[in-house]
Amino acid sequence: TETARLPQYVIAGLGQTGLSCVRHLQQQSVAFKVWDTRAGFNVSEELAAQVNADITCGELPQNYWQGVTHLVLSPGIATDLPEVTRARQAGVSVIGDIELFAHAVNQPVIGITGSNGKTTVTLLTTHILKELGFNPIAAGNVGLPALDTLQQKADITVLELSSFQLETTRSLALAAGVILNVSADHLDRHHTLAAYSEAKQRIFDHCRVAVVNRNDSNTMPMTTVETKIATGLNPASEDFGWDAPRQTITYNGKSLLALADTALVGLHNALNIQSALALVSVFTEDMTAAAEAVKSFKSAPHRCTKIAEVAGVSFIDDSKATNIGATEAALQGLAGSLKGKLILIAGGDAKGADLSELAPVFSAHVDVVIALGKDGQVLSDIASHGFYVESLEQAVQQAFSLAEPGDTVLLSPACASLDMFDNYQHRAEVFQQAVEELSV
Ligand code: UMA
Ligand code: ADP
Repeated sequence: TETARLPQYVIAGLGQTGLSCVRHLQQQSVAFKVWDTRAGFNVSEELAAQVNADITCGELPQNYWQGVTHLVLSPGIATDLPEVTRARQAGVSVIGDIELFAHAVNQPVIGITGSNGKTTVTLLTTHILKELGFNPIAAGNVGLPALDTLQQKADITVLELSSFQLETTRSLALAAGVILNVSADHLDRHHTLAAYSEAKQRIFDHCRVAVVNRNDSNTMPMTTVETKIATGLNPASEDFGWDAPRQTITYNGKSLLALADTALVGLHNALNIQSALALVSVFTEDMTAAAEAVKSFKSAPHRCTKIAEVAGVSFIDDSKATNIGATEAALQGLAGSLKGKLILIAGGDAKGADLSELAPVFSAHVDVVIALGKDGQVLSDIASHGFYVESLEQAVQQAFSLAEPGDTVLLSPACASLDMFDNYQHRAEVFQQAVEELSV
């Protein structure tokens, strides 16, 4: 009986995901040992007691993989580490927490992946389902490990899936799934865009209904999927379409929802809303009620969220835009739906990125740039109308003094906040506060 208890599973990573796997395997009475790749990782007594299994940090002893059948890899660990390769060569099956979840879940699951918009669509889909009387739960990359939802009373799981999570998943059978978009990201781990895109494609492997953007081949399944629902920013007589003059989402050719009636801004959000509605349409026929529910969605905070209108000037918080790509998306997404001038507040810690790459998108879409922070100077230099200021409060005041009714002030820094703030949430709070002070 001693040999029967030899751990056949290895859980790699002692982050949120690893701990959710620990709890799950404990619950299933599966014997496991734990490996964290960080040599100096501090295992507290409390953590050791919680795990209650053999823990190795850093280098692994000889014969570590002997008798092991499964390696459950956390998303933060690269699948091509030499030790992981060694495990594979020893016949170990390399999986992730979502694979364990796929085997254990017995209710419908919606899956959402993409380079941008995952969290927004995950939370919006969950919100709509709730308003329609379902009892959904949002999980996965959005913050709550998927396995932790198994104990909760929910009737639909809405999973945000990163490419890292999909890479180690093969059995997930989704009721509905979507790849929102694919743009260069995480290439330090996936190496090529093709490999990154391929990881995302796994979402469709056993998916019943695929939601696709008819104008973006990257979002379409390469394998056969039972049903497809199309979205897109073009007029369409079927599924979801876009009436540009009216800035309205259509469903089967009829007006369904005006973007202005929601708290979301930007054409990218019109697409996000279409995707969420398409996913929900797998569970209800009442698209009017579903569209109605979108109106009360408060948006994921700090992601291109309209926070105020002062004297006809709109203020948008996109503090979550901590890299060039996110700011580019916000500018391109907003450009199509704005009437007045666009005044951008940006800058902070560029984390080594070359901010001058923003020059083309600035000249195409931005009227004024107000820059701040450690690496902000270059942003005011590349803008045709650029200013450099010392604080976010000053930036808001300057923006407001240049704005006229109908104009938009966007905080989308393209930088991390850590040179001036605790984190991107703190930066957003200071922005909000400064805007509130304008109205009094
Ligand atoms: N790490 C090691 N060795 C280990 C374990 C972890 O070096 O053995 C490092 C990783 O390189 C990483 C960090 O520790 O820097 C955390 O990794 P993890 O896999 O333990 O992360 P978790 O705490 O389990 O959180 C993960 C997701 N994190 C990552 O994919 C890096 C969380 O997404 C997710 O919310 C959580 O699971 C629950 O599902 C965060 C994220 O940044 C928000 N995701 C990336 C993104 O959105 O761009 C993909
Ligand atoms: P993710 O979870 O994929 O990081 P978020 O919803 O958190 O996505 O948004 C991250 C950033 O991407 C924000 O700056 C947001 O404005 C932008 N964004 C959101 N949806 C889209 C989209 N469909 N296309 C491009 N950019 C988007």
